[in-house]
Amino acid sequence: SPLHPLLVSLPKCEHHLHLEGCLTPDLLFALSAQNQIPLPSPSTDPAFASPATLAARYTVFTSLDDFLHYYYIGFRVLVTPADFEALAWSYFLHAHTNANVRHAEVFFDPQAHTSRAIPLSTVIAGFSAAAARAQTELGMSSILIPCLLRHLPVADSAATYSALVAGDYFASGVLGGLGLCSSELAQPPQLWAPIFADANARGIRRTVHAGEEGPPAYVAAALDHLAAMRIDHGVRAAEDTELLARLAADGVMLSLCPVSNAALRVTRSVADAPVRALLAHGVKFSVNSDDPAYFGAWIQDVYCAVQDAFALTADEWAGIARVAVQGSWCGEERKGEMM
Ligand code: ES4
Ligand code: ZN
Repeated sequence: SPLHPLLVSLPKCEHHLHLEGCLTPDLLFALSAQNQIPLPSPSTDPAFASPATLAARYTVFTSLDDFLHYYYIGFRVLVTPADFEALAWSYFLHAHTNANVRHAEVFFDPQAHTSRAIPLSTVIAGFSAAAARAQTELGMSSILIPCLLRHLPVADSAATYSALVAGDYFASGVLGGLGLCSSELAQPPQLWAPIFADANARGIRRTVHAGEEGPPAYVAAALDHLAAMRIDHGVRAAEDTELLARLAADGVMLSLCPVSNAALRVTRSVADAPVRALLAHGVKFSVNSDDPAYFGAWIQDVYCAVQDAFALTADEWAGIARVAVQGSWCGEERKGEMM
């Protein structure tokens, strides 16, 4: 599309990016060697023969759970604060340099580190050092959001949430919100209601992965029972017209990840993303990359893929960019700088 250069340079806010989803096969193999952490043997899974074979395996994911299997193997090689800082810095630098991302709200999964005996303080020290450097060196603002993991028992989420509160990470502003992610179908949102009610009472912002593989009712449940202020993915909300009307009336933004959805077979292709339905119903959304190192597409690639599928006008893109700024969790002053 002739709009691609404009889309690449368009000032962006990213709201749905997992920092651990920025671990490329090259960095995975390098950290495995450096930290002497073995990867699965190629005799058990031939994908682990080399970075190239692993990247090839990433192109044929069959489902969210097929992806999550590889995603959580990747975590094993992250050990020191410097590893976490290098991973996050690689994202911030890439997003600044290649996509003109001005503001990023980024997820990470504390439980998948603490379960390997990596302290919360190690993870957060590394990620927050990279965020500080992105602000100083790139003028890029960011918000760090820990996600609780749905595939683990709720009690495990509760323990991790309590440790984050006790560590003063939210009140001090080091962490700027609370998320919920991982496999969705067997775990309805309401199970996390007590934790999210406590977060709400403390003034901690809340966002929830819902309506990715789960039904529209899970999106409604995230609003009703978790007081979610944003919905991550939410693609399947498009199946329910009443829900679309509610999202529009309440101004709830969806953080769409159309390339991720196609890669994980949530949709058949990027063209199945509910872009037209959301625009027609006045539902706010932003366009995001999710796990760029695993889906082979960084945010500028996702913007271009959406353009190839929907042929939006420059005015429609300007509207999408404005909604992304307005839906961000930065201060009004920062929003003003980005408008
Ligand atoms: C995720 Cl694509 C996706 N869905 C749910 N949880 C996730 N964690 C990282 N990527
Ligand atoms: Zn996600």
